[in-house]
Amino acid sequence: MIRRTSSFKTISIGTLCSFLLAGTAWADAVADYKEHCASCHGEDRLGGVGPALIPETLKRMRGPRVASVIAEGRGATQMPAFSRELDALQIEELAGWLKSPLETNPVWGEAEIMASRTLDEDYASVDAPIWSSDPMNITLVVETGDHHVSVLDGDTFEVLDRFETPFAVHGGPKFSPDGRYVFIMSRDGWVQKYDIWALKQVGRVRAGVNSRNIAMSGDGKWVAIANYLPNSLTLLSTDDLSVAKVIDIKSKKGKPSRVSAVYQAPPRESFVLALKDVPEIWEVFYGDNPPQSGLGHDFRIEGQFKNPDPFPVRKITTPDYLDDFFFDQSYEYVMGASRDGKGGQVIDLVIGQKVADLDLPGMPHLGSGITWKHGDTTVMATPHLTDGTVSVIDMESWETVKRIKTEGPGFFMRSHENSPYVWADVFFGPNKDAMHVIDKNTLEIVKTLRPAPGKTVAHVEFTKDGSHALVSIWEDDGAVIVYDAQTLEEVRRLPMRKPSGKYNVWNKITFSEGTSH
Ligand code: DHE
Repeated sequence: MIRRTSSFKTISIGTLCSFLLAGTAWADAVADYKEHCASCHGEDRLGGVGPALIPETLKRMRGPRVASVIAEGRGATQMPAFSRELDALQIEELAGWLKSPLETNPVWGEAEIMASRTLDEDYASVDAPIWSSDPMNITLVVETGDHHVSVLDGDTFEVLDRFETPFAVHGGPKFSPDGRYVFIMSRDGWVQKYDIWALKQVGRVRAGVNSRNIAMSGDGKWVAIANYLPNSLTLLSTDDLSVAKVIDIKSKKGKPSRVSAVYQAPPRESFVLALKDVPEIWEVFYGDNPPQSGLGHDFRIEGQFKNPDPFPVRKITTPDYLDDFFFDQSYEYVMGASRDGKGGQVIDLVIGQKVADLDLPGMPHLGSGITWKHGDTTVMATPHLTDGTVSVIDMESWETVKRIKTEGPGFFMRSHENSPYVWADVFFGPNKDAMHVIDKNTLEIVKTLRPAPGKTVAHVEFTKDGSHALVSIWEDDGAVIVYDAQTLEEVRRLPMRKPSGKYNVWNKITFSEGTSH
């Protein structure tokens, strides 16, 4: 018989482990889930008012342990504390079950996606912005502390609106090419469309069960969502969030794969997909003239001839698994980081083949890479996730030009065409409160800012003209600090709830070389 302890704090780890290892725990956990959790998180654990409670989602949630959240609730959400209803053992049991995988991959096709779609009845389109700021200098701040986005005027730094997002937004929101609408994605696959001119949400749809990021087509007609669960890419109409197509991801040999990320390649009129489980890169074309066959031995377009397909797929075999990408400004070359964190490769998308190896140890975070002119060449810089280095690579020879030593592993980098500096954070380790400023010419660190000692200081975005740099104090009682980008002096401090990414309309829609795309 299972003995339940009366206090959450008194259970011993040993008792707990032997209990869980005995393998008898799930029956009670399932019953407790049905009674206490299913009404908000769904009978199938796939989410409802609350987020999905599956390992793919839970692993990515920062903050307290799952058991503590069940016992004590989660601040700034509707999640209540259950320590009165459930004892310590029940809570650990339940947390353990929630971290176990679903028995089968959920079905989430066109019908399920369309059934989830809501278009706001109180939304009315406007002919012009209802505010008088420069529409091209709007900056959005994602505040993950309480799942909101602040809409900032980039000249006055006044907050024009603060709206609620789906739970746990990840990756950069994507703007329509005219900068009017923004599409925001959560890890649970919700896509939110928001009208910046009207300061109103337009609608929401759940495009996947567990999703990675989104990309906007160059013509602004489609938004693509990369999914882990199910193994699919969802293409939505940006107009009304309806499903244009759901593409099942299966390799040339028929092996299913998760999609690590989807990127836009506007000059190629395609989306480029990084795949998690197979050594292939995919291109999904949306333009009127997708390339025909014969561009290389590895080139293949499915469906195009037998059954005309508005989104033909090209599958390129790669010598290694590549799931973090960086593109050159022409989008012909894609740099991919190898899974083992020891190097990388350059794939030429035109010929569909590897053309160079990259000397990139230390798990580079290519997705955060940026480029700038350096002498008579263009260089690309990327932080490393596992060591205190920023690598600088020549984009013609693909050689590493310099390894800049930093105070710890970093996550994000930014610059601007009008700035002489690159800003690189130290996201992990004891120096997470440091922000390095690197001279683009000398490739030396010229200043290390520490605006909030002991707190995580991360992610930078510039204003449209590059005159100011916005830096996050990545804490629940955090702030966005506005710096003069030339003098490196602090100008303003705007209180924010765990501000993560910041996204300037102009820098994003013009594909500024100083920002990730
Ligand atoms: Fe991210 C962007 C993948 C963990 C915050 N992250 C991206 C992108 C990818 C990616 C592929 C580019 C997509 C885009 O913007 O369209 N992230 C991953 C991971 O694989 C990783 C390491 C593990 C995971 O949890 O999935 C990871 N990311 C994190 C975090 O832990 C961060 C710091 C906090 C969080 O919100 O989960 C985080 N990722 C971000 C942010 C961006 C991002 C803020 C957008 C950066 C930008 O400036 O564009």
